[in-house]
Amino acid sequence: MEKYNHKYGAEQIQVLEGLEAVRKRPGMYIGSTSIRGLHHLVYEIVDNGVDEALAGYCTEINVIIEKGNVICVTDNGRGIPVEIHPKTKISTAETVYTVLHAGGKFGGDSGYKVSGGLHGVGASVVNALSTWAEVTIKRDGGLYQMYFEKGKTVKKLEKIGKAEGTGTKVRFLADDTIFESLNYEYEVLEKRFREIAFLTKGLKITIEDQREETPKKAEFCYEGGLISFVEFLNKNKEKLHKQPIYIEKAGEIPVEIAIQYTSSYSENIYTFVNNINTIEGGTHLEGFKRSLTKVFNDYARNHNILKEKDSNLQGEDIREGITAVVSVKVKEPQFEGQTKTKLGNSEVTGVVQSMVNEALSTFLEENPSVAKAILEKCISASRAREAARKARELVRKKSSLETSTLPGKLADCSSKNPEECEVYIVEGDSAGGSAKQGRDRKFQAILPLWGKMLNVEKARADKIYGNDKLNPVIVAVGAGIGSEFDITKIRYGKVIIMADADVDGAHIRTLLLTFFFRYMRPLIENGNVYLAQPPLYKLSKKGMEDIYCYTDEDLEKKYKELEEKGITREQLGLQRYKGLGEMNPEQLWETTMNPETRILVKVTMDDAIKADEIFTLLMGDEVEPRREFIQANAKYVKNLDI
Ligand code: 0R9
Repeated sequence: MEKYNHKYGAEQIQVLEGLEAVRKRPGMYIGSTSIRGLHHLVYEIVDNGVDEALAGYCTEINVIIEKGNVICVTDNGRGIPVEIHPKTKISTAETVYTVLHAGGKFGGDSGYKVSGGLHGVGASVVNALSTWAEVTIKRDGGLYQMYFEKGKTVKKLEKIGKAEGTGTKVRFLADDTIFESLNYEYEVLEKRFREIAFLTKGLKITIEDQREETPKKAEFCYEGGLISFVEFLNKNKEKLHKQPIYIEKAGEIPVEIAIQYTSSYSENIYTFVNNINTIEGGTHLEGFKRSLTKVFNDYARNHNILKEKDSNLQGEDIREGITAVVSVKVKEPQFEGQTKTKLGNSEVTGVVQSMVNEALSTFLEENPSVAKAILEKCISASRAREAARKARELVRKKSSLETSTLPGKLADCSSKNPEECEVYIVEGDSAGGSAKQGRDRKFQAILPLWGKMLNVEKARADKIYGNDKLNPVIVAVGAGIGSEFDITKIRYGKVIIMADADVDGAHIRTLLLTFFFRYMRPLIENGNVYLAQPPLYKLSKKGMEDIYCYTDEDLEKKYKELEEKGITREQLGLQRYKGLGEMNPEQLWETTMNPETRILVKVTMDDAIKADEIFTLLMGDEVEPRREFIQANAKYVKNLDI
């Protein structure tokens, strides 16, 4: 403290204690110190610029990942106020960066702070968790700057020159003694900024990654807002109507919704509250679903599409093939659920419901051909649901007659405690054999899959129940599928996909992930799905323990390490594993199944969404995007086994 020769008053001491608390328990403020927490720092700063855009003063935000993982965010808003704050007696800008939970309280209230949600902790937390941070402000014709280290003010805000225009620039280096890694993932940030641009009509967001020789860049700006979002999500799907349905209502709780139906069988509704993706849904989603069901049933009755004797269409029939984005702004959002991404405010249900009731019924009356196309699909979904129910009953009856209800190919484990049990879904009979011999039977079950898998893109639930490849998976997991899936009934805490590291393996992985995403989504949301990572190479030498390498980079690293110990490449035997089947049971256990030594990758919703996108592209009806994808990605195909 003496170093900077500051005089600390009571207020300032409190400030320092506040930021010290953030450094002691970072997880409490940003969720975790993993890569997720690291990305969160960037979102916090960008969100401040988005708030300024929502207030109507900012049109552009630029983000740069500089060399050395320094983040630089610039906006062209009014600039953070620079005058002395009456309460803290320091500049408002310094206050925002050093007082926990400052921000809205100190002005700058756009009404619905995007940062007021998930963690909503603001600039001071980013400052506290950074090795250094530098803030530059253009305001009232002047250029101002201040500088911090680990949250402490090193250079107070001072005018360093003149400036044209207004805006704020924040550069910071996250603290590597706090975060597990500082390696930002460009793709993750890019995806989030695209999402923000869709949600904030007209705002331009750019991102540039300067860490590589050839920088990666992207620019997002959508005048169409949510309409563009839905068109983006449906770009590879066959649409039932050309223009998305768009409804918007201002008021105490502003609501904006875009809907477009496709010929697919899946339901994709994305919901946001103050720009935060509410993965677990909540009251806004509830209101939306209730209204959809009511409006379409009413329309079908009024237009004699549903006859008196017919029963009502169910919600799931009406949502088959839907792609929708629901975005609401709530002043004091309550977040619930396991990951705090479920909106709890009960007043939102009614607001969304009545607004959709009115706007959607008007739309359908004015667009009868769209109404007809959607309802035809809903009715065929309802017939398929009935067929699925019959197929399911048949499966139930059949299996209750057999001695064991579990699939014949499944080598089950002896424990019946789902928390410790895991099932490996293994591609191919020979790998399945090795896995059965190599496993720990107490808690590891093996389910081999073989042959060509069903294309879930082109099948409804009735076909899936009867399918001899997927049915064993459904029965083994033990919790049903679709709307009947019950996560409390799962028989294994870990469902592990173990496939070869080649094109066929990638295919089966994508297929299973898509299946889980569409028919057992809670299994992914709950973190129960994993990918096994078999090694790609084995290095061996007499008198030395075998070394397994899981990637090409890993192999190079091991070669270099061994060279430092005087062992040359020529002295080493290199085996490249083409498939799991080449490993004997002991090797498979040691490299891929032993919980002490294996690498398991937990599948996230992001992975599943990606798999679903790729799947739709590769298996769906639209030919042109598929050709483009294959042409664009052909150069990345390595180790193609023909
Ligand atoms: C690069 C990231 N951008 C920011 O962090 C940022 C914060 C910010 C801001 C205001 C304008 N632009 C900003 N960019 C602002 C200005 C005024 C009122 N409210 C907000 C104004 O001119 O009156 N602020 C966010 C919080 C605060 N400013 C405040 F608390 F200091 F007022």
